[in-house]
Amino acid sequence: MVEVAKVDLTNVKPYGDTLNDGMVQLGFTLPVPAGDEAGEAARQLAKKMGLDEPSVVYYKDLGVGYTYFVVYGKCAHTVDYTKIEVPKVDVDVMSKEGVEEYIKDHIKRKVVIVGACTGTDAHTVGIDAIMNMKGYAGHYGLERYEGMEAYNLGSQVPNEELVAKAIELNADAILVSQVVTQKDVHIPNLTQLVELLEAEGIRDKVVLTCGGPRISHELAKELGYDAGFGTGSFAEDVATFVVTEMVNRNLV
Ligand code: B12
Repeated sequence: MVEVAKVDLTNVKPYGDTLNDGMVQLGFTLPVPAGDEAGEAARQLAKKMGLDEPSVVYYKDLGVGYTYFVVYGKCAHTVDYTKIEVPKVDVDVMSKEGVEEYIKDHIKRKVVIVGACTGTDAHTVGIDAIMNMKGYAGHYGLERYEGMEAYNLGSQVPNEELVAKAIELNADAILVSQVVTQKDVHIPNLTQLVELLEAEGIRDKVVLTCGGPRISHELAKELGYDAGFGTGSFAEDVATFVVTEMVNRNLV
């Protein structure tokens, strides 16, 4: 029988070939032409990042005085996994059928949901994955839920337009997608939506959620949202949250 090495969860480090060898792979671009000097620059940089024995295992001339590198090295650091705490949406996720039943039993009317990818952000795939009829990765989107009326406004939607639509439809929940986070553009944009909802006096009357690959529940809460959903979220995650939150807050 093969003996499996016991992992020390108080000192976790990357695994390459053998437990605790610390091997990691980095990919990055430097604004210098390809060549020996570029490779040495990448190696020195990886060393400064804290990697032991860094080696450039691949590079590619990007053609305009830039070079892309893949560097291997050994990470000396560890983390104590037993001390890690991540704020999460605190709800037992129901299946689509479970959500439909919950709506029938506890809300007894259609739940109205308005969603959009807002501001200058043109990425539609995330909000579509959550809302579209056909869904994503085998998980049907909210448009497929019988107990819901879901309105997907698309991308590059100004906050003012989203708020106006939410008021027009008397929405129970607002879903915001933010994918571009360069220069933290999502922060003022997400904040402005909360301010607009407060100015209209409807912030407390809606369940407000946001999502995207770099959105955490913690960030969402900090910005005044009820919940945040990151990579790997499905329609039933947010559907469960919205319907239970409506009941908990007596918004039915
Ligand atoms: C496809 C794509 C595009 C397409 C978008 C087409 C479209 N119709 O959406 C095009 C080519 C137009 C594009 C343009 C740009 N893109 Co782009 N794009 C991507 C790419 C390759 C995939 C994104 C995607 O579709 N993911 C799949 C979906 C399903 O995943 P998701 O969005 O994370 O959504 C999931 C969760 O996050 C969550 N979720 C998302 N939203 C919500 C909302 C709610 C309410 C909930 C509950 C959950 C939820 O649920 C989803 C399902 O699990 C990514 C790189 C990558 N591999 O991720 C870059 C990427 C997002 N783009 C990027 C950039 C920079 C741009 C541009 C600015 C480039 C440029 N300089 O012009 C422009 C943006 C212009 C603009 N005004 O927004 C960067 C963003 C970097 C950053 N940190 O901000 C990325 C990461 C690429 C990179 N590595 O640099 N892009």
